[in-house]
Order: sequence, then C-alpha cells, then structure tokens
Amino acid sequence: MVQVRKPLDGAYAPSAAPLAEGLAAGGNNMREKSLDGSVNYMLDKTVQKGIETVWDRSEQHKRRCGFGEAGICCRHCYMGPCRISPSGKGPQRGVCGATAEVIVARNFGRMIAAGAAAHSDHGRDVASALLLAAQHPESGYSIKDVFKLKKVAQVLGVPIDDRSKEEIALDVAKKALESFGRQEGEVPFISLAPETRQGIWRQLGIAPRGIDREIVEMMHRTTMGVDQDHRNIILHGARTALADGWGGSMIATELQDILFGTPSPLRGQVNLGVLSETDVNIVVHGHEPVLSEMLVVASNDKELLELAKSKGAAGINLAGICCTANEILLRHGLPIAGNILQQELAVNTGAVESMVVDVQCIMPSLPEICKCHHTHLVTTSPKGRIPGAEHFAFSEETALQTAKDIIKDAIMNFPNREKVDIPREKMDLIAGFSHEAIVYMLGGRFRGSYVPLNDNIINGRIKGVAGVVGCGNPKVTHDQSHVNLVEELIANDILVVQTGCSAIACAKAGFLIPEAAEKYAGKGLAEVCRTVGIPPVLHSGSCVDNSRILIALSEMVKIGGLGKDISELPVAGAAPEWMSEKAIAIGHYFVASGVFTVFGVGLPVHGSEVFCNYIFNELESVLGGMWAVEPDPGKMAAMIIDHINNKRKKLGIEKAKERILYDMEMRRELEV
Ligand code: SF4
Ligand code: MSK
Repeated sequence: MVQVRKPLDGAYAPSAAPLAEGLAAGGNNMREKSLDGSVNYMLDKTVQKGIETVWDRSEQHKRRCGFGEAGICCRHCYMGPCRISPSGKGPQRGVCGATAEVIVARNFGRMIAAGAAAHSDHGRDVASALLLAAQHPESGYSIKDVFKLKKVAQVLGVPIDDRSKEEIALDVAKKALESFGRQEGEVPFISLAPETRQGIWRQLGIAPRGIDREIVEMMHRTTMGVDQDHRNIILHGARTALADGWGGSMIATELQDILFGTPSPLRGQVNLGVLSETDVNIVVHGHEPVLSEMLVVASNDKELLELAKSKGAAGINLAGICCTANEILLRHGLPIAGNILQQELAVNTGAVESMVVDVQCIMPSLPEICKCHHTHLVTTSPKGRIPGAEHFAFSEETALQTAKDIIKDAIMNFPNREKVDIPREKMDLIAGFSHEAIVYMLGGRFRGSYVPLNDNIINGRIKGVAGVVGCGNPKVTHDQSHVNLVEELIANDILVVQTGCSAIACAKAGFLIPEAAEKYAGKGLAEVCRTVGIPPVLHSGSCVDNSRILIALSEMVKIGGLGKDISELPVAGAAPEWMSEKAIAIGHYFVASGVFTVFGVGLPVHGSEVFCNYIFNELESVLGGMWAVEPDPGKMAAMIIDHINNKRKKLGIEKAKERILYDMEMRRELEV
C-alpha cells in the first residue's frame, strides 16, 4: 500500500502584512483560494478595490448545471436542447432517441476535436513561419537548429544531401503543411512511435490520416443522427487525439525547435515577484511563440532601451503568463509571472504597462481589469480579437516591426503608472528539458541515450515516470493538486516530467531546482538526480510540448528492457487541475498511446455509467491505456503509484536490484 504524506507546507510564505489588512477590510478568507501566498495577497487587494476576478465569478456560478457537469445535455440540433435525467425519473433519451452514453460520447468527442484544433492550428502557424524563414531569411525568422532540421527532415522523408538549410526547411515546412490537409495515408510523425504501438493503431483503424480530416470527421460523426455507438465515437476520438499529439502538437514543437532553438537546461524565475518596480513590464500571454520570439529580439533593441530610459524606466522587463511564458522561458530564461489563474492578478499589481496576448487561455475579463489600471491590453492575432483591446495586427512578414511598435507603445505608457503593488514571491527554477536535453544529460554528447534512465528504472532507484500537466481551475484550490500530487510522486521515487500551467505551479513550489531532490525526493530518485545533476521534476515546455513526452516514452521502449510497447512501461499521466478542451485532447492521446491517465477536478462523463465503464475500464483492453478521475491529489498519487508498481510487477522488476560494483575478477568472468 502507498503511504500518502501530509500536504506540503512551508513552500509559500505569504507576503508581508497582506492578509490581515484584506480581512479587516471585509474581504472573505482568500487564503484558501490558492496554495500560493502571492495569489492570496493579490486577491485580498482586489477584494479591497472591488475588482472582480475569476474566483468571484466562479463563486457566482457555484450552483452549476448538473446536466452539463455530468455531460448529459445535448444541443446538437434544435429539436432539443435535451437532457437525460440522472435519477431515472425523467427522460432517458433525447428527442431523437439518443441515449445518455451517446450524448456523453458525442460531447467528449467534440471536446477532443476542439482541443486538437487549437493545438493543430498553432502547429500550422509555426509551419507557415518556417516556410517564411526558408523563403525570406531576411524576415527576422531564421533556422536556429540545423541538427534538428535534419532529424525532422529524415522523419518527413525530405532529402538532405548537400542542400542548404533553407532548401531543406522549405520542404520540411511544405511536408508539415501537407499533414493538415492529407486525405489518405498516415501523419508522418507516428513513425516515431514504437512499432508495436503503430501496429495497434493500424489494426484498430485509428492511425490518423490528416490532421484536419480527423477533426472534421469528429464534428460530422457527432452531429445529429450519425455515429450512435459510444465506443465507435471514442475510437475516432483516439484517431483525432493522435492527430493532435503525433500530428499538430508535434509539428508545433519540432518546428519551433528548428526556428527558435531546441531547449536545453537554463535558469529562470517564476511568480508575480518577477515583475519589476523600475522597468517597463511587458507580459506576454497565450500560446504561440511566433510573436513573442520577436518581442524578445525587440526588447534588446538599443533605441527602445534608450527610449525606456528617457521615460524614467531602468529597462524593459519581458515576462510571461501561461504557455507563451513557458516558450520564452525554455529558450531564453525569461521570467514567468504566473499560470492561467494569475493573469488578472498580474494586471492588478499596477505594474504592467502592456499585456500582449495571442491565442488560447486569455480571459475575456482582461479589458475590464486593465481599465482599472494604466495597462494596455494588446491583441495580435486575427483569430483572437477582444473588444476594448488595442490591436497590433501581427503577420509573420512584419513580425519584428510589429514587436517594436508594441514595445514602444508599452514604453510610452510607463509614465502613466500610478500605485504599484508587486508581491515579493519569486522562485528560482531550471527549465528546458526537451527530449534531446534529457538524452544529453543522461549520457553526454556522444553516448547520450535513455539507457541510464531505463537502467535506473530496472534497478528500482527510479520507480517510474509520470507526466503531470495541464491547467488551473478555480473550482479547486489553485496549485494545490499539482503541488501535492507531484510532491507525493517524487517522494515515492517517481520522476516527474511537466508542461503547461502545472509546471509553473510546481516551479513556484520550488520543485524545479536540483536541491529539491534532496529535500523532497525519495532516496533512489535523489541519488539519480544528484549523479546526473537534474531536478526531480523536469520542465519540458508548453502544452504542445506534451509531444516531447510521447517521443521520450517511445525512446524508453526502443532502448529495451521495459517491454515492447508504451503500455508496458511503468508510467502514467495526470492533469490534476484541468479546465481546457485541449486537456481532454491531450488526455485522450496519452490514453490512445497506451498511458494510464488520471484527471483531477472531475470529468463531464458521469451522466452515463455505460460510458464511464468504457473509458475507465474496458478501454484498457482496446488501447492499452485508460482514463481515471480522482479529485483528491493524495488518492490520485496512490492510484498512479499502484499503477506503476503493477507495471513493474508485470515486467518482473518489482524488487529493487542493488547496484553491483564489479571487481576485476568479476569482469573477467563476464567477458568469458
Ligand atoms: Fe436532442 Fe438528439 Fe437534438 Fe441532441 S441531437 S438536441 S439529443 S434531439
Ligand atoms: S496554458 S491550456 S491553462 S495548461 Fe497552455 Fe495552462 Fe491549460 Fe492554458
């Protein structure tokens, strides 16, 4: 049985004198809203000022629609909307005759399609930027990682020979773009999966053909009166999700690495305390690094730095929120101001001259919050306009000039600052653990491989690997499930790989520094971390970078010793505070790749027992992976640890094998 320990304490010291003031001013007890002292501090301040945040609105919605939460309402046609009575006393079918399991499956399928569309449209934009870099190297975009370019070219079947990097990149970009509209065949990156896994997909007929095709087909199948078998819908859900994980998201990650550099470990800082009292603060927020990379370049422009000084600022401080933050952290070590639920609070510090947003996870409340301060809200994508924001139309062709214009606008806004109140909390971190960086850390430049990881899993120092990812959700205490779950896993010798807002939560808790191994990890994991020089929690990037985890799992299988398929590995996935449709797409491509995947908060599926039984039980015999849901992080940790122990048992490695130090005599015997 697993020993579940008490929740982490002491990771966050509340800011000086914040809470008492807020409570005295009539604020409710905000401390429980977040595990993070800086969040509680800012929430108290916002209550005093009467500014509404996501937590207030969540409270207003606390009597949520039970049909929606259980996934049993349908408005796919106007004979409805229909809802199934969970008590059995009301209607058990929609007007068209749809059962609860069909309604739940269709809703779940559409969430997968929406999430896959978001990641994949991101990938499409990156492919367009690579095309531009290949055709117009003077555009400001260039090819930074030629090694990776050649590696990706091989996967896509693009000849390398003695061609220039631009010629290769042109074909790589075209091939990547073809993957979206492809009608037949297979998305090329699935060839990176273990052969056994590819075989399972082909046998089930779910190897994704084209990214757009699978998403469109999911929308078609789930419209009124088409696919009426929940199993069949979820199998196509697997095909759609795989088109995301092994398609759109992988294109985004791999091509971003080519354009902007493959991440390697670097230092950074995280939390609201990274905002500067003396610099012009520009916060980038959203998901696509295509613009933020140009903002990084422009923020070092001498003329703009001079302009900032002429306006009374010490310099320009570029920081991030959410996944754009993860992108610029991983490649430039730029600071992260917080995860999704901190976006409004960053503005509420009064220290942000400009919040520059692109796409995804941007709260529509931002214009109202910005109006309470001097902050300019800047939209940049034609896909994401917000009334009340200034729009700086971004295109790949004029990216650098647009970036300069945005920074100039922020600088000119600096003298309009009034009262500034920045919480002091910030934490050091190490990030940048791309698949390539992990290989290098484990074995060096010439002997790099996953062999040492597999060896340490086999000898039991590391029990297994867990990917802990995903969002924040005001329905649960901010950051708590991420932090408690990860704390428990590393204490039980499970190496944790992270992306997205979950990585930011654990970075704030101090898990992403090598010293965390001694403080929080089990003996075996700590020993490996000490030897290799890594933290027990590896930050691998943004949401699309979950594709890095897929590649890492495939490499573990290919190295050998841990079975022939991802489903045999002692690994698991988790999204403890998820909220986005994108998380459902990620969860399902992990499941479809053979990974046991647990979500916190809840899942909109409980209105159908038949459906629950399918995804929580039966699916494992079909795909090798399955879903689970558990809101309690301690119990979630116990489920993951039990699952990993079971996999170890099946592999025959349940008992830790002690390291043998060979003497000369033993070596000679080995050589005979
Ligand atoms: Fe109701 Fe069926 Fe129409 Fe859905 S598709 S709204 S269940 S009639
Ligand atoms: S940003 S998708 S809240 S992880 Fe990728 Fe965070 Fe979830 Fe958005």
